[in-house]
Amino acid sequence: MLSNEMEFKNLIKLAKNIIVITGAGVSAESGIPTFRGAPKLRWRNYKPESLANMPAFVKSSSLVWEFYHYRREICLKASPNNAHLALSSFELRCLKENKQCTLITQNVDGLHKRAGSKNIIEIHGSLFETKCMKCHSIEDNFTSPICDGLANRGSPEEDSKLSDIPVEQLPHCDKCHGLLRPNVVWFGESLPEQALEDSIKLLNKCDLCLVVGTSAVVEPVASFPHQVIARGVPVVEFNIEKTPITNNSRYFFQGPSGSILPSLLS
Ligand code: BV8
Ligand code: ZN
Repeated sequence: MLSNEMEFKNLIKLAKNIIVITGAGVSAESGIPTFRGAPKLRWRNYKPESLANMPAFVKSSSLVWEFYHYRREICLKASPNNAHLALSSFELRCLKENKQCTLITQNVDGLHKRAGSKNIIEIHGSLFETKCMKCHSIEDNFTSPICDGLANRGSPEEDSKLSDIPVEQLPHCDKCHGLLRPNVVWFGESLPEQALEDSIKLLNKCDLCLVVGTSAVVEPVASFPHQVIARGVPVVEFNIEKTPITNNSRYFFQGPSGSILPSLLS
């Protein structure tokens, strides 16, 4: 076994409070397109960032709901891959060894939960929760399609018909009949207060931070590993390519997370 792997395994043995930060790369091998890596999420001729924001939703809730409906359906059909499964068994192992292990994920695809991870902070929300624009109630929602108006809609082809679903045929709240939105954090929106507060507490307490499959460019999560490094605590990165945190990481294990995580975390 390479010395880096041996030393990494030793770090795990000594650690008591471990944080794992994941991004879209963890779900790439489940067939979920990433935001910036390859295969990149391309939907019609839009960049995700141009749809994942409130002004776009106000301008055309039909178009934005078609985009989210498309992604919900892809994620519902996808299954957790070996990276998700390795992380959920790692959490169990930490529990047995009396270690704290918390998963802070930027992913909204729900695959960590489906893989059995329990101690999760879904810091960018979830495709499978809705939030009411009127009464703000947040509900789980795995219904496919989420409403009749979106049935067979959301195709990613550029020439698909103009998004003209009447707003009354978009998802509405059972309680107050307000228009629903996906309960994800859009660009320009602040992160859920509790999730951010809990994450910062954990960042200040952890003695080891693993970073898996993130381009580490989206703030404020992109700064999380730097905050850990600033405390002199080791950050270990798993990615198929280098990122802005690679140079300051204690170890960088290069490769698809689905193939390198299982052996490194076992
Ligand atoms: C905020 C939910 C302010 C939605 C997401 C300029 C203009 C406008 C905004 C900004 C700006 N500069 C900074 C900002 C702020 C902005 C930001 O950081 N923008 C970036 C793009 C520059 N941030 C925000 O807007 C945040 N809010 O700042 O609010 C504020 C502050 C105070 C008070 C009020 C307001 C909100 C950010 C959250 C946005 N929501 N998602 C949705 O999904 O639809 S972010 C989106 O990007 C996803 O959540 C995704 O997870 C996240 C991060 O991307 P990654 O997960 O890293 O994925 P990516 O594709 O980038 O990378 C994949 C990686 O995996 C690559 O490294 C690749 O190499 C690797 N990989 C690929 N395959 C594999 C692999 N690794 C291992 N194995 C493999 N097989
Ligand atoms: Zn409501």
